[in-house]
Amino acid sequence: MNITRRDLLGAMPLLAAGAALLKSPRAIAAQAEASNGPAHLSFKPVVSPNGATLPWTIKNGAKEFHLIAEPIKHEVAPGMVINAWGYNGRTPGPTIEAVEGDRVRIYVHNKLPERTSVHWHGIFLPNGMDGVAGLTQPHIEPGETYVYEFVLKQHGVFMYHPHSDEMVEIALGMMGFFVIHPRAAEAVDRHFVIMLHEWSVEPGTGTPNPNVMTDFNLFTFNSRAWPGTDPLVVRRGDRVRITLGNLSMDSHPIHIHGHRFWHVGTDGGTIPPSARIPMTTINVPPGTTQTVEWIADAPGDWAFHCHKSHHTMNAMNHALPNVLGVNQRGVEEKIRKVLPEYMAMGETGMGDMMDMGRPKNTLPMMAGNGPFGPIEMGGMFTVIKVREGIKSYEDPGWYKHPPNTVARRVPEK
Ligand SMILES: [Cu+2]
Repeated sequence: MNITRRDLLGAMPLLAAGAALLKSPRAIAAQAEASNGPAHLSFKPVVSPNGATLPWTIKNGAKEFHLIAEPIKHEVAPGMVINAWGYNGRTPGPTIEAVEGDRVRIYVHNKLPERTSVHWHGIFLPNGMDGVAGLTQPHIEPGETYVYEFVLKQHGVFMYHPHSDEMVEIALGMMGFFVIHPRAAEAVDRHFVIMLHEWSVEPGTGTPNPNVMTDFNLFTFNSRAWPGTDPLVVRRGDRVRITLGNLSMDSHPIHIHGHRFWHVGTDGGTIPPSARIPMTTINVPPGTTQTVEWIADAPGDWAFHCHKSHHTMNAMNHALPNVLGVNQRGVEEKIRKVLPEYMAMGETGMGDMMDMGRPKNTLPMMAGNGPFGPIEMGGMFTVIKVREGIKSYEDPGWYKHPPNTVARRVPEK
């Protein structure tokens, strides 16, 4: 086996992280309880692309947060706004961040038209704080406020979501990340958290249909579809971590270009260094978070997307007949006598269907232009922009390729 510099770079901090595994969560919790106060430890916040972080204050020995469950208007991408449900005006809800050992106190205000609850997915806590309405607490009725309070006994990336009419409330966008940082600082430069989701919004309408079980037509990163997804900007040489969360009905195999990453964690905890494997596609099953990490060592604009090809389409109608290779000329004329604007399409593929006429409030199937033309993608797609020596993580624009490094047309022989 050839071990490259890249392998060594990948393995070293992972070994350091392994030592942290030896600390018992109970010992840490006991220490925090004994200190009778929160851990005032600093941490490097995660980045929630297209999202936000939930502010907190310290009161009576706890970090206090307020989550407001409410109906919202949400822009999926320019040109499409949906009637979603979320927290604090957004979907996914703002990312909650705290440190292992902290005591957290989270107020949940219900401004929805129906009852709800919040479950803290993957987090060790007293049973009565688990948020399963009917089982561990009463439902939070519209207009009511409940408070959850517990000490964080572990670290990793977890989620929050309703455990009351889950099918409807999650389908409409109610979900968020709960990041618990370890007490010791970590050698990570950029940590992005991205919630995967899928929706069914009939073309021309604006309310997601929660009754759909399998045939979704809108696929999102943090509730945004390409070209509405923020790029992930990193400096060359950065140690980058991405956590993907999934509360949708399908698994999503998320693929990176130009690099490979290591699978370093799940919502069950950190993966021991000896068990980590390199991969270019991480499958994210429903009800999990999956964390990958790597050194961004290759400058460029690298695609990052779901590898189920229908999940990188917007407003896709999956019931279309297959007309690939079918000459429709005669048919088109006949149909135009009834429907003057009818256009036969799909005979040679669908790449040119970027932006034809479509109902209001509906995204084109594929959209977004790149430096070389249309990028025939939608849905779960974004670009990882790796740049040399940048001073800020603002969008640096498109990558400028060194001479003679771009595929080119050559004369026909
Ligand atoms: Cu997918």
